[in-house]
Amino acid sequence: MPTTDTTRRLWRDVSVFDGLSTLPEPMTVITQGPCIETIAPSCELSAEPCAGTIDMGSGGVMTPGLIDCHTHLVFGGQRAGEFESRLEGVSYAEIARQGGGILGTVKATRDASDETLYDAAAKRLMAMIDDGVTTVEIKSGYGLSVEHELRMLRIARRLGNELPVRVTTTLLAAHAVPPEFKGDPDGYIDLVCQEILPRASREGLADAVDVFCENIAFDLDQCRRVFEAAKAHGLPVKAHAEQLSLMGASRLTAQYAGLSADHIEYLDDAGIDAMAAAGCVAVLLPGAFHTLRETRCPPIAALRAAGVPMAVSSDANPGTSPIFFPTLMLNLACTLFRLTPQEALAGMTRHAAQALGESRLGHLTPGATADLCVWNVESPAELAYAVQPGRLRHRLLEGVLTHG
Ligand code: DI6
Ligand code: FE
Repeated sequence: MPTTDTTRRLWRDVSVFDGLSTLPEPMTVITQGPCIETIAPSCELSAEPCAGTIDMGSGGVMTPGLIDCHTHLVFGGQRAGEFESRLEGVSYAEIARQGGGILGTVKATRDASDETLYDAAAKRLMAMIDDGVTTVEIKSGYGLSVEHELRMLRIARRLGNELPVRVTTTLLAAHAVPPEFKGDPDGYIDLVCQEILPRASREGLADAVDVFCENIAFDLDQCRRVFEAAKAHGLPVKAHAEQLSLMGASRLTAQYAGLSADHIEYLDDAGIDAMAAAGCVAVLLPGAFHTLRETRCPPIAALRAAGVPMAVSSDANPGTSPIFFPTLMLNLACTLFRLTPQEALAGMTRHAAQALGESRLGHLTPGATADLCVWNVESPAELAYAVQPGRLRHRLLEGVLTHG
Protein backbone atom coordinates (compact mmCIF):
# COMPACT_ATOMS: atom_id res chain seq x y z
CA MET A 1 0.00 0.00 0.00
CA PRO A 2 1.38 3.44 -0.87
CA THR A 3 1.84 6.08 1.79
CA THR A 4 -0.83 8.74 1.81
CA ASP A 5 -0.56 12.30 0.52
CA THR A 6 -2.53 15.43 1.37
CA THR A 7 -4.09 16.16 -2.02
CA ARG A 8 -7.63 17.57 -2.10
CA ARG A 9 -9.77 16.17 -4.94
CA LEU A 10 -13.22 17.07 -6.18
CA TRP A 11 -15.74 15.18 -8.33
CA ARG A 12 -18.84 16.92 -9.69
CA ASP A 13 -22.24 15.46 -10.53
CA VAL A 14 -21.47 11.83 -9.81
CA SER A 15 -24.07 9.21 -8.99
CA VAL A 16 -23.02 7.92 -5.56
CA PHE A 17 -23.63 4.46 -4.13
CA ASP A 18 -22.64 5.10 -0.52
CA GLY A 19 -22.24 1.49 0.62
CA LEU A 20 -25.90 0.82 1.34
CA SER A 21 -27.94 2.65 -1.26
CA THR A 22 -27.77 5.01 -4.21
CA LEU A 23 -28.14 8.65 -3.23
CA PRO A 24 -31.09 10.31 -4.97
CA GLU A 25 -29.37 13.27 -6.68
CA PRO A 26 -26.10 14.02 -8.49
CA MET A 27 -23.45 14.62 -5.83
CA THR A 28 -20.24 16.56 -5.37
CA VAL A 29 -17.58 14.63 -3.49
CA ILE A 30 -14.40 16.07 -1.99
CA THR A 31 -11.57 14.05 -0.50
CA GLN A 32 -8.75 15.52 1.54
CA GLY A 33 -5.69 13.36 2.08
CA PRO A 34 -6.72 9.90 3.30
CA CYS A 35 -10.31 10.86 4.19
CA ILE A 36 -13.59 11.80 2.61
CA GLU A 37 -14.27 15.43 3.47
CA THR A 38 -17.62 16.31 1.88
CA ILE A 39 -20.47 14.56 0.09
CA ALA A 40 -23.31 16.89 -0.84
CA PRO A 41 -25.89 17.37 -3.58
CA SER A 42 -24.22 19.29 -6.41
CA CYS A 43 -26.99 21.87 -6.42
CA GLU A 44 -25.97 22.88 -2.88
CA LEU A 45 -22.25 23.33 -3.55
CA SER A 46 -20.38 25.73 -5.81
CA ALA A 47 -18.85 23.81 -8.71
CA GLU A 48 -15.70 25.95 -8.59
CA PRO A 49 -12.83 23.99 -7.05
CA CYS A 50 -10.81 26.25 -4.76
CA ALA A 51 -7.08 26.73 -5.24
CA GLY A 52 -5.05 23.62 -4.58
CA THR A 53 -7.99 21.29 -5.23
CA ILE A 54 -7.72 18.91 -8.16
CA ASP A 55 -10.83 18.76 -10.35
CA MET A 56 -11.44 15.09 -11.18
CA GLY A 57 -14.25 15.86 -13.62
CA SER A 58 -17.92 15.03 -13.68
CA GLY A 59 -20.30 12.17 -14.35
CA GLY A 60 -20.06 8.44 -13.81
CA VAL A 61 -20.80 6.36 -10.74
CA MET A 62 -18.84 6.47 -7.49
CA THR A 63 -18.77 3.55 -5.08
CA PRO A 64 -16.59 2.66 -2.12
CA GLY A 65 -13.56 0.65 -3.28
CA LEU A 66 -14.61 -2.98 -3.62
CA ILE A 67 -13.73 -5.28 -0.73
CA ASP A 68 -13.16 -8.97 -1.36
CA CYS A 69 -13.43 -10.39 2.16
CA HIS A 70 -12.81 -14.09 1.40
CA THR A 71 -10.02 -15.27 -0.91
CA HIS A 72 -7.38 -17.96 -1.12
CA LEU A 73 -5.17 -16.00 -3.56
CA VAL A 74 -1.80 -17.51 -2.63
CA PHE A 75 -1.42 -21.04 -4.02
CA GLY A 76 0.76 -23.17 -6.26
CA GLY A 77 -0.31 -25.00 -9.41
CA GLN A 78 -3.81 -25.27 -10.87
CA ARG A 79 -6.58 -27.89 -10.92
CA ALA A 80 -8.00 -28.01 -14.44
CA GLY A 81 -7.78 -31.84 -14.34
CA GLU A 82 -10.05 -31.89 -11.30
CA PHE A 83 -12.45 -29.56 -13.11
CA GLU A 84 -12.65 -32.11 -15.93
CA SER A 85 -13.26 -34.98 -13.47
CA ARG A 86 -16.07 -33.06 -11.83
CA LEU A 87 -17.68 -32.44 -15.20
CA GLU A 88 -17.58 -36.20 -15.72
CA GLY A 89 -19.56 -36.61 -12.51
CA VAL A 90 -16.98 -37.10 -9.72
CA SER A 91 -17.97 -34.97 -6.72
CA TYR A 92 -15.79 -32.40 -4.93
CA ALA A 93 -16.05 -34.45 -1.72
CA GLU A 94 -15.03 -37.65 -3.53
CA ILE A 95 -11.97 -35.95 -5.05
CA ALA A 96 -11.02 -34.70 -1.57
CA ARG A 97 -11.40 -38.18 -0.07
CA GLN A 98 -9.08 -39.53 -2.79
CA GLY A 99 -6.37 -37.10 -1.66
CA GLY A 100 -6.90 -34.58 -4.47
CA GLY A 101 -8.62 -31.24 -4.13
CA ILE A 102 -7.15 -29.09 -1.38
CA LEU A 103 -4.34 -31.59 -0.73
CA GLY A 104 -3.31 -31.44 -4.39
CA THR A 105 -2.84 -27.70 -4.02
CA VAL A 106 -1.02 -28.21 -0.70
CA LYS A 107 1.62 -30.29 -2.49
CA ALA A 108 1.98 -27.77 -5.34
CA THR A 109 2.19 -24.89 -2.85
CA ARG A 110 4.82 -26.56 -0.68
CA ASP A 111 6.86 -27.40 -3.81
CA ALA A 112 6.77 -23.82 -5.17
CA SER A 113 9.37 -21.17 -4.31
CA ASP A 114 8.43 -17.97 -2.51
CA GLU A 115 8.98 -16.02 -5.73
CA THR A 116 6.76 -18.32 -7.78
CA LEU A 117 3.94 -18.08 -5.24
CA TYR A 118 4.31 -14.32 -4.93
CA ASP A 119 4.41 -13.67 -8.69
CA ALA A 120 1.38 -15.84 -9.43
CA ALA A 121 -0.66 -14.27 -6.63
CA ALA A 122 0.42 -10.75 -7.64
CA LYS A 123 -0.81 -11.36 -11.19
CA ARG A 124 -4.21 -12.52 -9.92
CA LEU A 125 -4.41 -9.65 -7.47
CA MET A 126 -3.52 -7.02 -10.10
CA ALA A 127 -6.48 -8.21 -12.19
CA MET A 128 -8.72 -7.71 -9.17
CA ILE A 129 -7.25 -4.27 -8.47
CA ASP A 130 -8.01 -3.28 -12.08
CA ASP A 131 -11.60 -4.38 -11.41
CA GLY A 132 -11.95 -2.00 -8.46
CA VAL A 133 -10.74 -3.92 -5.40
CA THR A 134 -9.08 -1.75 -2.74
CA THR A 135 -9.11 -4.26 0.14
CA VAL A 136 -8.65 -8.00 -0.06
CA GLU A 137 -8.55 -10.69 2.58
CA ILE A 138 -6.09 -13.51 1.86
CA LYS A 139 -6.13 -16.83 3.71
CA SER A 140 -3.41 -19.40 4.29
CA GLY A 141 -4.54 -23.02 4.23
CA TYR A 142 -2.43 -24.64 1.52
CA GLY A 143 0.65 -25.03 3.74
CA LEU A 144 -0.72 -27.09 6.65
CA SER A 145 2.58 -27.10 8.58
CA VAL A 146 4.20 -24.50 10.82
CA GLU A 147 6.71 -23.53 8.17
CA HIS A 148 4.37 -23.45 5.20
CA GLU A 149 1.38 -21.78 6.85
CA LEU A 150 3.59 -18.94 8.11
CA ARG A 151 5.22 -18.68 4.69
CA MET A 152 1.83 -18.22 3.01
CA LEU A 153 0.91 -15.45 5.45
CA ARG A 154 4.25 -13.69 4.88
CA ILE A 155 3.64 -13.76 1.12
CA ALA A 156 0.16 -12.32 1.68
CA ARG A 157 1.65 -9.52 3.82
CA ARG A 158 4.25 -8.83 1.14
CA LEU A 159 1.51 -8.47 -1.49
CA GLY A 160 -0.06 -5.77 0.69
CA ASN A 161 3.29 -4.02 1.15
CA GLU A 162 4.22 -3.97 -2.52
CA LEU A 163 0.93 -3.58 -4.40
CA PRO A 164 -1.60 -0.72 -4.30
CA VAL A 165 -4.15 -2.60 -2.22
CA ARG A 166 -4.91 -3.15 1.47
CA VAL A 167 -4.42 -6.80 2.43
CA THR A 168 -5.81 -8.43 5.56
CA THR A 169 -4.61 -11.93 6.40
CA THR A 170 -6.40 -14.93 7.85
CA LEU A 171 -4.85 -18.08 9.26
CA LEU A 172 -6.75 -21.07 7.83
CA ALA A 173 -4.45 -23.82 9.09
CA ALA A 174 -7.58 -25.89 9.85
CA HIS A 175 -8.44 -26.24 6.15
CA ALA A 176 -7.65 -29.94 5.63
CA VAL A 177 -5.82 -32.73 7.43
CA PRO A 178 -2.25 -32.76 6.02
CA PRO A 179 -0.73 -36.08 4.81
CA GLU A 180 1.58 -36.18 7.88
CA PHE A 181 -1.52 -36.46 10.11
CA LYS A 182 -3.64 -38.77 7.94
CA GLY A 183 -6.18 -40.46 10.21
CA ASP A 184 -5.27 -38.17 13.13
CA PRO A 185 -7.14 -34.88 12.72
CA ASP A 186 -7.00 -34.24 16.47
CA GLY A 187 -3.23 -34.53 16.40
CA TYR A 188 -3.13 -31.91 13.66
CA ILE A 189 -5.51 -29.63 15.58
CA ASP A 190 -3.05 -29.88 18.51
CA LEU A 191 -0.32 -28.58 16.20
CA VAL A 192 -2.60 -25.78 14.96
CA CYS A 193 -3.53 -24.68 18.48
CA GLN A 194 -0.18 -25.15 20.17
CA GLU A 195 2.27 -24.05 17.48
CA ILE A 196 0.93 -22.65 14.20
CA LEU A 197 -1.62 -20.23 15.65
CA PRO A 198 0.58 -18.95 18.52
CA ARG A 199 3.45 -18.29 16.12
CA ALA A 200 1.25 -16.58 13.54
CA SER A 201 -0.09 -14.39 16.34
CA ARG A 202 3.29 -13.64 17.92
CA GLU A 203 4.81 -12.71 14.54
CA GLY A 204 1.85 -10.46 13.68
CA LEU A 205 1.08 -12.48 10.56
CA ALA A 206 -2.65 -13.09 11.05
CA ASP A 207 -5.51 -10.62 11.46
CA ALA A 208 -8.09 -13.40 11.96
CA VAL A 209 -8.51 -17.18 12.19
CA ASP A 210 -10.69 -19.35 9.94
CA VAL A 211 -11.68 -23.04 9.96
CA PHE A 212 -13.27 -25.42 7.44
CA CYS A 213 -16.04 -27.20 9.34
CA GLU A 214 -17.21 -30.07 7.14
CA ASN A 215 -17.38 -33.87 6.93
CA ILE A 216 -14.33 -33.83 4.67
CA ALA A 217 -12.43 -31.43 6.96
CA PHE A 218 -12.92 -30.74 10.70
CA ASP A 219 -15.83 -31.39 13.05
CA LEU A 220 -17.46 -28.93 15.40
CA ASP A 221 -15.36 -29.90 18.45
CA GLN A 222 -12.14 -29.51 16.52
CA CYS A 223 -13.25 -26.10 15.25
CA ARG A 224 -14.18 -25.09 18.79
CA ARG A 225 -10.64 -25.90 19.94
CA VAL A 226 -9.22 -23.66 17.21
CA PHE A 227 -11.60 -20.87 18.23
CA GLU A 228 -10.51 -21.22 21.87
CA ALA A 229 -6.87 -20.87 20.83
CA ALA A 230 -7.74 -17.84 18.68
CA LYS A 231 -9.57 -16.27 21.61
CA ALA A 232 -6.59 -16.87 23.90
CA HIS A 233 -4.47 -14.91 21.40
CA GLY A 234 -7.03 -12.15 20.92
CA LEU A 235 -7.72 -13.01 17.27
CA PRO A 236 -11.23 -12.79 15.78
CA VAL A 237 -12.69 -15.90 14.17
CA LYS A 238 -14.76 -16.86 11.14
CA ALA A 239 -15.71 -20.15 9.47
CA HIS A 240 -16.30 -21.98 6.22
CA ALA A 241 -19.70 -23.08 7.44
CA GLU A 242 -22.54 -25.27 6.16
CA GLN A 243 -21.12 -25.32 2.62
CA LEU A 244 -21.82 -28.98 1.82
CA SER A 245 -23.84 -30.02 4.88
CA LEU A 246 -25.29 -28.60 8.10
CA MET A 247 -22.56 -28.90 10.76
CA GLY A 248 -23.55 -26.07 13.13
CA ALA A 249 -20.43 -23.98 12.51
CA SER A 250 -22.41 -20.79 11.98
CA ARG A 251 -23.89 -21.02 15.46
CA LEU A 252 -20.48 -21.83 16.90
CA THR A 253 -18.98 -18.82 15.15
CA ALA A 254 -21.74 -16.59 16.51
CA GLN A 255 -21.05 -17.94 20.03
CA TYR A 256 -17.47 -16.73 19.68
CA ALA A 257 -18.64 -13.30 18.47
CA GLY A 258 -17.13 -14.22 15.11
CA LEU A 259 -16.81 -11.83 12.17
CA SER A 260 -18.58 -14.01 9.61
CA ALA A 261 -19.94 -17.39 8.61
CA ASP A 262 -19.12 -18.06 4.95
CA HIS A 263 -20.82 -20.17 2.22
CA ILE A 264 -23.85 -21.20 4.41
CA GLU A 265 -25.83 -23.01 1.69
CA TYR A 266 -27.16 -25.44 4.37
CA LEU A 267 -27.68 -22.84 7.14
CA ASP A 268 -30.76 -23.46 9.32
CA ASP A 269 -33.05 -21.12 11.28
CA ALA A 270 -31.17 -21.63 14.55
CA GLY A 271 -27.96 -20.55 12.83
CA ILE A 272 -29.65 -17.51 11.33
CA ASP A 273 -31.02 -16.44 14.73
CA ALA A 274 -27.63 -16.88 16.37
CA MET A 275 -25.91 -14.86 13.64
CA ALA A 276 -28.49 -12.08 13.83
CA ALA A 277 -28.11 -11.85 17.63
CA ALA A 278 -24.30 -11.80 17.42
CA GLY A 279 -24.00 -9.38 14.48
CA CYS A 280 -22.17 -12.06 12.51
CA VAL A 281 -21.99 -11.35 8.75
CA ALA A 282 -23.21 -13.92 6.21
CA VAL A 283 -20.57 -14.12 3.46
CA LEU A 284 -22.08 -15.37 0.20
CA LEU A 285 -19.73 -17.01 -2.28
CA PRO A 286 -21.56 -17.38 -5.61
CA GLY A 287 -18.35 -18.27 -7.49
CA ALA A 288 -17.99 -21.53 -5.55
CA PHE A 289 -21.72 -22.25 -5.91
CA HIS A 290 -21.41 -21.72 -9.66
CA THR A 291 -18.20 -23.71 -10.12
CA LEU A 292 -19.46 -26.70 -8.10
CA ARG A 293 -22.79 -26.44 -9.95
CA GLU A 294 -24.59 -26.47 -6.61
CA THR A 295 -28.37 -26.28 -6.54
CA ARG A 296 -29.10 -25.46 -2.90
CA CYS A 297 -29.00 -21.68 -2.37
CA PRO A 298 -28.14 -19.98 0.91
CA PRO A 299 -31.36 -18.95 2.74
CA ILE A 300 -31.33 -15.41 1.38
CA ALA A 301 -34.93 -14.46 2.20
CA ALA A 302 -34.58 -15.65 5.81
CA LEU A 303 -31.24 -13.84 6.24
CA ARG A 304 -32.81 -10.69 4.84
CA ALA A 305 -35.83 -11.01 7.14
CA ALA A 306 -33.59 -11.56 10.17
CA GLY A 307 -31.47 -8.51 9.31
CA VAL A 308 -28.23 -10.47 8.96
CA PRO A 309 -25.81 -8.37 6.88
CA MET A 310 -24.89 -10.20 3.68
CA ALA A 311 -21.44 -9.80 2.16
CA VAL A 312 -20.50 -11.07 -1.31
CA SER A 313 -17.04 -12.35 -2.04
CA SER A 314 -15.08 -14.26 -4.68
CA ASP A 315 -13.65 -17.19 -2.65
CA ALA A 316 -10.91 -16.96 -5.32
CA ASN A 317 -9.11 -20.32 -5.11
CA PRO A 318 -7.80 -23.00 -7.50
CA GLY A 319 -10.51 -25.58 -6.75
CA THR A 320 -14.00 -24.28 -6.18
CA SER A 321 -13.77 -20.73 -7.52
CA PRO A 322 -10.90 -20.11 -9.96
CA ILE A 323 -12.39 -16.70 -10.74
CA PHE A 324 -10.41 -13.50 -10.25
CA PHE A 325 -13.05 -11.04 -11.41
CA PRO A 326 -14.82 -9.35 -8.45
CA THR A 327 -17.55 -7.54 -10.42
CA LEU A 328 -18.60 -10.90 -11.89
CA MET A 329 -19.48 -11.83 -8.29
CA LEU A 330 -21.95 -8.92 -8.20
CA ASN A 331 -23.64 -10.40 -11.24
CA LEU A 332 -23.63 -13.99 -9.91
CA ALA A 333 -24.98 -12.88 -6.52
CA CYS A 334 -27.99 -11.42 -8.36
CA THR A 335 -28.54 -14.15 -10.95
CA LEU A 336 -27.84 -17.17 -8.72
CA PHE A 337 -28.88 -15.93 -5.27
CA ARG A 338 -31.47 -13.31 -6.24
CA LEU A 339 -29.85 -10.40 -4.44
CA THR A 340 -30.77 -6.99 -5.76
CA PRO A 341 -27.90 -5.10 -7.43
CA GLN A 342 -27.90 -2.72 -4.43
CA GLU A 343 -27.62 -5.65 -2.01
CA ALA A 344 -24.80 -7.16 -4.06
CA LEU A 345 -22.94 -3.84 -4.07
CA ALA A 346 -23.43 -3.44 -0.31
CA GLY A 347 -22.12 -7.00 -0.10
CA MET A 348 -18.82 -6.03 -1.69
CA THR A 349 -18.53 -2.72 0.17
CA ARG A 350 -20.14 -1.95 3.53
CA HIS A 351 -20.97 -5.51 4.59
CA ALA A 352 -17.64 -6.88 3.38
CA ALA A 353 -15.92 -4.25 5.53
CA GLN A 354 -18.03 -5.39 8.47
CA ALA A 355 -16.94 -8.99 7.79
CA LEU A 356 -13.36 -7.80 8.19
CA GLY A 357 -14.07 -5.70 11.28
CA GLU A 358 -13.08 -2.52 9.36
CA SER A 359 -15.61 0.16 10.27
CA ARG A 360 -13.85 3.01 8.44
CA LEU A 361 -14.00 1.16 5.11
CA GLY A 362 -16.78 0.25 2.70
CA HIS A 363 -18.88 3.40 2.91
CA LEU A 364 -18.78 6.91 1.48
CA THR A 365 -19.47 9.27 4.35
CA PRO A 366 -17.52 12.26 5.65
CA GLY A 367 -14.62 11.05 7.79
CA ALA A 368 -14.48 7.59 6.20
CA THR A 369 -11.30 6.37 4.55
CA ALA A 370 -10.98 7.67 0.99
CA ASP A 371 -10.96 4.27 -0.73
CA LEU A 372 -13.24 4.72 -3.71
CA CYS A 373 -13.88 3.94 -7.36
CA VAL A 374 -15.39 6.01 -10.12
CA TRP A 375 -16.84 3.88 -12.91
CA ASN A 376 -17.67 4.63 -16.53
CA VAL A 377 -21.28 3.52 -16.17
CA GLU A 378 -24.59 5.35 -15.84
CA SER A 379 -26.06 3.64 -12.78
CA PRO A 380 -24.74 1.49 -9.92
CA ALA A 381 -26.96 -1.42 -11.02
CA GLU A 382 -25.03 -1.53 -14.29
CA LEU A 383 -22.02 -2.88 -12.39
CA ALA A 384 -24.01 -6.02 -11.53
CA TYR A 385 -25.94 -6.17 -14.77
CA ALA A 386 -23.10 -6.29 -17.32
CA VAL A 387 -20.03 -8.53 -17.01
CA GLN A 388 -17.37 -6.35 -18.51
CA PRO A 389 -13.78 -5.50 -17.64
CA GLY A 390 -12.34 -2.03 -18.16
CA ARG A 391 -15.08 0.09 -16.59
CA LEU A 392 -12.92 1.67 -13.88
CA ARG A 393 -12.19 5.38 -14.39
CA HIS A 394 -10.58 6.32 -11.06
CA ARG A 395 -9.48 4.31 -8.05
CA LEU A 396 -8.38 5.97 -4.82
CA LEU A 397 -6.64 4.12 -2.00
CA GLU A 398 -6.42 6.16 1.20
CA GLY A 399 -6.65 9.28 -0.89
CA VAL A 400 -3.90 8.21 -3.32
CA LEU A 401 -4.90 7.98 -6.98
CA THR A 402 -3.83 4.52 -8.16
CA HIS A 403 -5.86 4.28 -11.36
CA GLY A 404 -6.80 6.94 -13.91
N1 DI6 B 1 -14.15 -24.12 0.80
C1 DI6 B 1 -13.85 -23.52 -0.33
O1 DI6 B 1 -14.63 -23.10 -1.11
C2 DI6 B 1 -12.40 -23.45 -0.46
N2 DI6 B 1 -11.98 -23.95 0.80
C3 DI6 B 1 -13.01 -24.36 1.47
O2 DI6 B 1 -12.91 -24.85 2.56
C4 DI6 B 1 -11.95 -24.36 -1.56
C5 DI6 B 1 -10.52 -24.71 -1.45
C6 DI6 B 1 -10.05 -25.65 -2.53
O3 DI6 B 1 -10.81 -26.49 -3.06
O4 DI6 B 1 -8.85 -25.57 -2.83
FE1 FE C 1 -13.03 -20.42 0.90
